[in-house]
Amino acid sequence: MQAIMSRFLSCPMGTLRIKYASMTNQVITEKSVSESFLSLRSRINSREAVVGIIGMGYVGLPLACEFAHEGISVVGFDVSEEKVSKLNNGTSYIQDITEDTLKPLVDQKLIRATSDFADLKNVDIISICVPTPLRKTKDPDMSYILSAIESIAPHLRKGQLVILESTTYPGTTEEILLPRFEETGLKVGEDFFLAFSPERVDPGNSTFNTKNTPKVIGGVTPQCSELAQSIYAVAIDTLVLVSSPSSAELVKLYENTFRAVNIGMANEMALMCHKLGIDVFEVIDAAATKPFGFMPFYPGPGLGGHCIPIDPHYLSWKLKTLNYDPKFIGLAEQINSSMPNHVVNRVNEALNAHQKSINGSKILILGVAYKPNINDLRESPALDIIGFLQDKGAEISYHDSYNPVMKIRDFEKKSKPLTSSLLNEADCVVIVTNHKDVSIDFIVKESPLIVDARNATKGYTDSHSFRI
Ligand code: SAJ
Repeated sequence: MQAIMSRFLSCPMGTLRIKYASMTNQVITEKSVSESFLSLRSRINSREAVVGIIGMGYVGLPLACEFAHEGISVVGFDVSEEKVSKLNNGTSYIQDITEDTLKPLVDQKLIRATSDFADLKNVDIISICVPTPLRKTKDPDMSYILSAIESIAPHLRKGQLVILESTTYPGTTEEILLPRFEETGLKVGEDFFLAFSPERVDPGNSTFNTKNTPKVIGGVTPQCSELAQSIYAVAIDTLVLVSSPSSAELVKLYENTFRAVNIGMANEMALMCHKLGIDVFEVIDAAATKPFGFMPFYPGPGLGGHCIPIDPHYLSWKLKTLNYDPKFIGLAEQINSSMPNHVVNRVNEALNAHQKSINGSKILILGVAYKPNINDLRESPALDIIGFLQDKGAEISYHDSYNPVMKIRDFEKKSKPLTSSLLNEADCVVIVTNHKDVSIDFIVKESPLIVDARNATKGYTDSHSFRI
């Protein structure tokens, strides 16, 4: 077990914590650095360095604000003219960034946005924060990263640091970015610098944000790591240095594969408990009283979001190219993707218990976002559940204050106001995502029949609520 070493570096905003996640403390001597290294480090230390961020989304914009808060000038690059215009007006389109935060930074000219990527030659650090989705074939869609690379390469110059933050498979930085950038004739570690540092943004999380979430960094060379550490040290409290970009790439995939597999285990516990006639949530809550060696995950309607269902496939794709077929990732995917159908089966059982069928029933869906208290519909299991119920002849309505309108397959639906009559008239109310703005007391009191996919009705023992 390699000891964790901590080295404290004082900085104006208090004590920065730097951890080495391995004993490979990459030592840099003054002899081993180039003029480009020294000039960039000097610009960072003097806060003259300008940070360019490609992709001003839920990762890029909060990162821009953190640097700007520390007096670093930031240029946001985005292909969306609408985003560029909104940003330059100080208008935020990201849930976690308020206008009170953004507008002053724009007014002080600490943040500006542009769609002119030629401007990349004028920044010192380039952070790539673009999406890494999956193709329909579940293979990595690298098109956004490749587009960012091609935007950078023509303008890459001596003294620049490029940091990839987008979640991707191990090897991306050194097998794709590095050769393309060295084709320009520049040498990594001497002329330009390159690192990977995974984004760890959790939209809607009121406790952890870009500044206080530890930042993992893996540079191609020690000089690359040092410079990446120097710029992040300006805005982020804790840095975790690892020995390579591939290690840093894998850290992020392991974090999210860990979640997907454990959520899959919790979901399979729900399927087994249904067969056993045991309350799965009681079992998990009791197991969670073990003060060591256990971490609770909970069954749900399925795996939504743009991270957890996606990231493990980047890992399995890469390993398959190395003739290794990961087992747990595939198993978790099978179980997690079966949960929407399991919810529909529970709805069928609940209606049957009241001599009804799904066909012709009025079914009200509560909560369509992929997790509580956010509006994100990406990969939301609610979409599958609604589709399956419609296919079986149900008349669907929904309530979700975070999603006043949603497109289900080929037609738009509007969120219904949550009234007693709406609940009374439903043959079955399905709690798919339990936003905190919905009163469970009211739901239980006014609904004739409930299927609860979130254990939201925990503690209500009446017989008209079925849990998954
Ligand atoms: N879910 C369950 N059971 C659980 C936990 C989650 O069914 O016990 C479901 C959720 O309802 C959702 C999906 O899994 O549909 C993913 O939920 P999540 O809590 O993992 O939330 P995400 O997708 O927003 O994941 C993000 C990730 N953040 C980053 O990648 C930077 C993840 O690493 C975080 O751990 C997670 O937020 C978090 O903890 O909130």
